[in-house]
Amino acid sequence: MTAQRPVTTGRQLGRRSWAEPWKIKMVEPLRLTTPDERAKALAEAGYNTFLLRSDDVYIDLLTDSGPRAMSDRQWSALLLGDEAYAGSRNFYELEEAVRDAYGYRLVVPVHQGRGAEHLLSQVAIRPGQFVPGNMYFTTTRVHQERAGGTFVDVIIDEAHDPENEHPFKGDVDLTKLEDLISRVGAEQIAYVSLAGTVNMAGGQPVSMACARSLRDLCDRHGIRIFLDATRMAENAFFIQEREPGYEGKNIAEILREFCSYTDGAWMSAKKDSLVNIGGWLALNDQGLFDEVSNLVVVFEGLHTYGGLAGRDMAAMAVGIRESLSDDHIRARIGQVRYLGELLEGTGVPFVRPIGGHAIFVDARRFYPHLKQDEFPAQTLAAELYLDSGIRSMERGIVSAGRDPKTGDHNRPKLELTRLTIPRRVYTQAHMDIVAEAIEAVYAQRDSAKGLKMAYEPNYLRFFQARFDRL
Ligand code: P61
Repeated sequence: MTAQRPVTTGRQLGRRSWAEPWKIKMVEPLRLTTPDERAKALAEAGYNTFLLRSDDVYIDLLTDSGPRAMSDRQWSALLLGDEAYAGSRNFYELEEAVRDAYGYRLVVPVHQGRGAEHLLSQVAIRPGQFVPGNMYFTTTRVHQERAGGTFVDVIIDEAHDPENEHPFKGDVDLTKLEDLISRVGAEQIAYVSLAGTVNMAGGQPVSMACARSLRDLCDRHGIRIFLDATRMAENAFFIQEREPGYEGKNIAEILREFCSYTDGAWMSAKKDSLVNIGGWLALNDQGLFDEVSNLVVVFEGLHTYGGLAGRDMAAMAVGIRESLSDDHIRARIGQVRYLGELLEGTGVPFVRPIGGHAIFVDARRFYPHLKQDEFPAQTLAAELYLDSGIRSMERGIVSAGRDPKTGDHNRPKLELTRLTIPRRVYTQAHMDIVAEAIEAVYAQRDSAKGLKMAYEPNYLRFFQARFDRL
């Protein structure tokens, strides 16, 4: 039999191929494990991929939060870290980068996104108030609840349907928001918590049209909008690609316009901004900022370092600028799409359209014989690790936690296993291996048994819960 000649991806899809806008200067070895080693490691980790040692992982698709390759420019910025306790030069570099890129006036650094979520929730929510948002995020909601707020999901219904192809599944349903306002009164709304892209919906974008009309509505009622800007550069790419009038604008322009419809933002710079640690909270209102800037010294560190080393802020300032390159974003989202395209036609069910940072496999349809209380998405993450040492993350009933009022599980419509692609870390060949592994696990799907929870922590249980096999 004559061997078939391999065909480039570009040719298969009828287009010219494109590649990442960088070359690799330093590498980190990967370790392959045996099936027995993986079975032992996973049992010791209580069938929770968060509890595995990273030395036991082959391809790590747990998260895109932190495990990225920094550029040579970022590494050289680290050496220019000014480690003064107060007034570090790197703080001013960071402040300028945030002002230029996102357009807000006042900036405090924080150690990571949830540091900012904590501060914002403490200063902007009064106990008993409501916080409407475009789908919950785990850490965001826990800080809102701890501040006495109640999160209300006002995302469009399409976001809860993994098969719906709506181009902006992150959009807010303004009717749902208006209903909430007329039910509880505008003064009982702390702020609108807007995120782009929407992580738990599958990395789905928010349209500019939505941001604009949300601003109008909130202005009419005197309600503030705060933006989770963690993956907003990626959100800007989708606006450029899909929204009429934006195809000729670059990522940087789109990002600034979007932010201009909001009153402030918080950031986990471990995602878009290409650093291993860091974040910020930025506002335009001086009074609110003064409160934040005072509170940061209690929880994070002085307002010019916020729990970070000077070098971390230096790398973040460079990363913010790199994150706005159109070529970078196209390659980053292109790699996520490549993995999705490899799964097309295999029968493996996953969230459509393909989002910005991950492929979200639909565990409900992957394992239709498992009940949601048998943790299908957690089971899939476990089975994928056992098959090939690939680490993914549950984003379903375990992540959704319990209703603080009733104590029962929250039962989200979406029961997903997230294959998250870190930025600038893995190659196309790694994606090929991931696709083959998922297919292999899919072929064995009928024999999967499900899990039961053996240990459940009080907060953000998915990080530390332990399971037994059924
Ligand atoms: C992630 F399993 N995300 O996606 P911090 N907002 C948004 C995030 O995606 C986010 C934060 C705020 C992570 C890390 C993580 O349930 C989990 O810098 C849209 O992580 O504090 C973080 O930023 C918080 C994984 C967080 C989780 C919570 O992998």
